[in-house]
Amino acid sequence: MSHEEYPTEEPAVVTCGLPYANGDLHIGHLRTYVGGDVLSRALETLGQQTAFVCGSDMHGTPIAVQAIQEGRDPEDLALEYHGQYQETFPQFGVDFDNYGHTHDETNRETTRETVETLDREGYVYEDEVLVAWDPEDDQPLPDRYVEGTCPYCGEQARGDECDEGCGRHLEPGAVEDPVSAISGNPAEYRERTHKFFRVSELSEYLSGFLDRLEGTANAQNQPRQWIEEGIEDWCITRDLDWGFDYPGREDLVLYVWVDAPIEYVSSAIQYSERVGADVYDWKDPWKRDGEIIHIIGRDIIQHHTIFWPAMLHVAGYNEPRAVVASGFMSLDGDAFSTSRNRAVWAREFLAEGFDPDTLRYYLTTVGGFQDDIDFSWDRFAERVNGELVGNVGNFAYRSLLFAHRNFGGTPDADVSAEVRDRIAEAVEAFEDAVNDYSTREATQAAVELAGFGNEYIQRHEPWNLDDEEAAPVIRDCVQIAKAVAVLVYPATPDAAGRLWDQLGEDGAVADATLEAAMEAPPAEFDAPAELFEKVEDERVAELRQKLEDRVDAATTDETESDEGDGDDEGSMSHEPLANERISFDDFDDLDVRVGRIESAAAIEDSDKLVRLEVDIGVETRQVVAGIQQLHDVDALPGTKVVVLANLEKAELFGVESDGMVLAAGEEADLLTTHGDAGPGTKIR
Ligand code: B3M
Ligand code: ZN
Repeated sequence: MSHEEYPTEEPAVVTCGLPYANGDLHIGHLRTYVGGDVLSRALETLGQQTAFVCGSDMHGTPIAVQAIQEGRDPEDLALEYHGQYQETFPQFGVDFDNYGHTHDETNRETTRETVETLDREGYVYEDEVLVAWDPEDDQPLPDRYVEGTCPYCGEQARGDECDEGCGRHLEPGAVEDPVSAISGNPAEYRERTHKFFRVSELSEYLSGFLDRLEGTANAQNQPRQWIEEGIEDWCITRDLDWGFDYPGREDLVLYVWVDAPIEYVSSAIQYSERVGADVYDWKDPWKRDGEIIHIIGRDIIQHHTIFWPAMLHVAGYNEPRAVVASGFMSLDGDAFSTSRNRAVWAREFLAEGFDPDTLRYYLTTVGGFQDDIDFSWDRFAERVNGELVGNVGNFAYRSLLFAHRNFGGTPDADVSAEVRDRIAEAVEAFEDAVNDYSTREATQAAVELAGFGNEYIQRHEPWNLDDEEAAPVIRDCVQIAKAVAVLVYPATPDAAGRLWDQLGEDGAVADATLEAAMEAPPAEFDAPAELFEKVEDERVAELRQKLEDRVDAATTDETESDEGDGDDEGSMSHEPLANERISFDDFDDLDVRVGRIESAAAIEDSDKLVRLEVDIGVETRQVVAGIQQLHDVDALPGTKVVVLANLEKAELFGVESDGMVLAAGEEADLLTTHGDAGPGTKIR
């Protein structure tokens, strides 16, 4: 690895976190894959040789547990979804050079070699460990077979990860109050012998690695803290039937997080074997001076910045140059939930007839890569219509149409100094952004250039000029359009390809590098067509309604059964911040007071609502609150709360509610004050 600016002389490999092959893909899943694809295309536009590889994660308890629930063979199940992913990714332009899976022969071999090396180097030992066991069914309960409480943060945790709380990896035996996820039986801990990897001895190496690591800040900061807190050795085997055996041990299966990242190497090997080492040699990034770039979701930072580099280091591979970790994505302000159908499915998006490029554009630009982002149909339409249709598409169409009609193609004139400079500026912004791993800024460089183009054509009004005067203006515009095609290509490869063709270019925009932005397009081209289609208001209303109905159905299901099934991705995510600011006056209109609950009684026939008498100093108010299941109603009197006093009155279950008791989150955590402010005190 070089740490030189991209493009470097040496080949790079860009990888995306491997999806578990156990469910349909929704647009939230696509964020990381689109991100990886945009980055790898952008690197190639810079002239960086890049292989973009990934594969399905077929092993581990996520697959095994699902197979049990569906009464299927885990391999069949995983292969089915693997096939589906292989089809779906390219439909969104996510164009892996190789897409393998963790259960294939290449990965079996690479995994065996790697683990044998760790062992040979003295980094593996056996130790007794307590594993969860279902005493009734007499079976071990590895990872997701068990649920319980996280020992670090007290949240509900599933086996090997605290996915609803602090996000930590949990070692076997760590979950408190374990219960079998399969039978519901309380589990006990039994002693077993397992293999451990001495990660603790690599703290110093890992600290240095994090100092060198590029990518998003979240991928460096979080692990630094873990290292400071002290890293423990890592249990790398499980009592499980599904997975690769620990070499030479038929009774122990490798932990899924051992062979999963090794697939990054295996997938590059497969690519290399297919195209020939003279075209791409997997050893360049993994063993020689090339670059390794991992694109992942932020819930798997620990695996990619601690365990994986530790393995690579001992096994004699290069270390990653960058880990680029995305934030979470929510849907209309709430978490996606595959099990509750609270999602916009990838297939559904396509079936609605939308151009996949529009989703790619949205995912890439709606927020920075490590920010949490939200998807709503309104915002989707707003961005597509405003930026793709109104800006990029509009500029390209009007310029090329004018050029075609009046000049039959690119007019014979020189590009002005102003436009030359502006294109150079955009190209530089693009280069800087790619070097910062910011696909959003790279794409913005293209869109802002189109914005300049619109302003430029408007300023020069070629429609009011004769052909001779118009020629240099249109020459400029055609050049801007070509530069936009080159720069927007990573985010919207299909549309960029269409624009490329409209410009009469022979080759593929995929093969164009940054120099092409300043090279003249052909002298002749045909009449253009619109690049993007507007999303009409009625469509938005329809889709919003469809989603709302689905969300309502999901919410009803949720209240009917409060046993979270735990597979809500991004359950740690927060609602995105409101876009609009309010004035201080607006805030001042809210009459928020300290109150004290005087009495509380459950409302008959409702399993949620509680009737409260709340003293707000000036008077006592009757307030209805939906907190019955979340609080011990009898214990509520005496509680100091915060009340919105001037909310309009409402009637709930025939009971009038005069104000609102403020609470945080799903658990209705009641707000209070921490000093002696008494009832009636105004909050400001
Ligand atoms: N299969 C999926 C996840 O936990 C997991 C990623 C493996 S990447 C090597 O997000
Ligand atoms: Zn936790």
